[in-house]
Amino acid sequence: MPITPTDKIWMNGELVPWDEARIHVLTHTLHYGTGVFEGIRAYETDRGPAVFRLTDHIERLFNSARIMLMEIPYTVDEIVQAVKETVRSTGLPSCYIRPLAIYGYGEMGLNTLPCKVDVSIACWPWGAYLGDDAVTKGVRMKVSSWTRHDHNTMPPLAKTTGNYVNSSLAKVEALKAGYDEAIMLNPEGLVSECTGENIFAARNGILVTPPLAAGALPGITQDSVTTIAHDHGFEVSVDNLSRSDLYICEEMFVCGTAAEVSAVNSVDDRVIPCPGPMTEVIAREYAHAVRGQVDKYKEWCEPV
Ligand code: PPE
Repeated sequence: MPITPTDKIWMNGELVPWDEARIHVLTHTLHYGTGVFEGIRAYETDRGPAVFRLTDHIERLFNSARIMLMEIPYTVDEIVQAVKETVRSTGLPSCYIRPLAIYGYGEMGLNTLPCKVDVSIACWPWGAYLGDDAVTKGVRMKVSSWTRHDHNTMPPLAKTTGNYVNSSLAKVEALKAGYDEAIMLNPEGLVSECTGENIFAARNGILVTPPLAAGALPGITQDSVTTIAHDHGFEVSVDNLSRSDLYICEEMFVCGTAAEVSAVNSVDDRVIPCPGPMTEVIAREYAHAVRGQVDKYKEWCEPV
């Protein structure tokens, strides 16, 4: 998806013009995939642009850094304020936000401990991630031939840049085969997540989503959707799913910051009723919640 430039990017404490946000080719993370990042969205609300669950995202960024033994030279609150400043500087009512902490220029070799840490925050307008029809018509999924990370190979709880090599391989494989998105199974063969979304599938009327132990990222949308589901009287269970559970599920959706709530219409060509009744309610309520239109979820929207 092409990027539409905005005015400024926050780099190590200051807003610099978009075209000047550059790094050296010998930047450590560029070679070894050791950076950590976040994906966040700001939406237009009646209190102006507001960032959805901003503090939760920045806390996850710091957790990713902890797993990598990376010292981010700012506090959570400083990065929260920097995100707000960056969004304000664009003047956009809504946008996608990409905070990134990398090991910078100055050291080579695999030891990250002596490397300096550079932090940047960019935002740009980003539309529907899995296509405009994702909510109504649903997306076609394919179980990937690529296995999701094991906890002792690439820690899946850390949102590292390197983890997305696996996601990109799976995404391109699915697209080339004519599907919209890939479902990743973990080394035990159980459903983990998609290349950039968490998964919910209904079994006996209960929405089941795989546990973190299955190798999924602790999704903030997954958490929001769980709250919304409970508030609508839908039961949610964190449990393992096999690929056959998906083939015979009653309804299914995937969710993430970029993809929001996207209904699934088939998995490996096994047709799934779409959009399912719970999916429809949850997708609609999520779309309202992120825009600050639901009183009980208003604290999720952090005005800039
Ligand atoms: N799993 C993965 C692997 C993942 O990348 C994401 C977000 C999620 C689950 C859902 O997490 P959350 O956004 O907190 O609900 N994927 C981000 C990156 C997409 C990209 O192409 O880059 C996103 O949705 O922003």
